[in-house]
Amino acid sequence: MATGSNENDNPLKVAVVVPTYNEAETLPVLIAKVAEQNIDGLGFVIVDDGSPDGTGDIADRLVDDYPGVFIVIHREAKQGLGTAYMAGFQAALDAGAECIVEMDADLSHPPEVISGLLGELAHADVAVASRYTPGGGVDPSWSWGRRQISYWGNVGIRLILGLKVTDATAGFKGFRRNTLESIGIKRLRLTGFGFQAEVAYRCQKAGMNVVEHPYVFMDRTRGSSKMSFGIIVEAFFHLSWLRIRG
Ligand SMILES: Nc1nc2c(ncn2[C@@H]2O[C@H](COP(=O)(O)OP(=O)(O)O)[C@@H](O)[C@H]2O)c(=O)[nH]1
Ligand SMILES: [Mg+2]
Repeated sequence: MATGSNENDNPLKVAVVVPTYNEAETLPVLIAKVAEQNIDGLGFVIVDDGSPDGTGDIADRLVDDYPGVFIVIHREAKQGLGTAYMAGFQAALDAGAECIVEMDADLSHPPEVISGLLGELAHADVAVASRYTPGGGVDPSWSWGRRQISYWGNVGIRLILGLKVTDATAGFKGFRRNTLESIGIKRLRLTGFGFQAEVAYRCQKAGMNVVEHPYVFMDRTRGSSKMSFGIIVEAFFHLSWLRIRG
């Protein structure tokens, strides 16, 4: 694992952690849009898994352009979103971030929502950007069938884990640093999108104050999804096991 980062005197307050695999087209747009949000002490942690499309090199170039903290973690091969987040969260904590935001690179998570999440963290331990809280939603272009699969899949995961949060697989969240320290990043096990539900479960079990903040999930317009049947199977079996074992 190689790491690139810039030296500067700007103290890091908010670290936005972004895992990337073949996001050459979307990453620069995301960084520019997040940087426009006027967030005090904003920095980035990018975790790239040797993307064949050169996303890692693009991230390295962004290090030179960005005036604040910009850390790039290069891992040799695709190891899944869960382990990417574990590495990214740890780097954000090591760099001294007070708040950590996780989001996808594909612009499905609107950067304008970040300040809303940070506002919630003034009184909450975890702020979940949610599709299913009032005011939230999914891309208007989604078909009825796709909405049903997404909605009922989410309900199923909530039931398996006994989760109170309405958007169980939300991959757009903000945490206070103490939250990540208390749940213990290193104990997390799921590698695919089930990782998001595992984090929600750990936060709930640790008695964290979790609040939801509405947003509308937008489909990616560039690049392609890394979701696979194997990831869904992993989520189902591992989350069931997680609930049984506690
Ligand atoms: N580092 C890393 N990032 C990944 C991996 N799999 C997915 N990602 C990133 O995780 C985010 C969510 O993945 P995406 O393909 O959009 O999943 P979807 O939104 O569920 O279709 C994107 O930023 C991806 O580039 C992986 O194995 N390693
Ligand atoms: Mg996506």
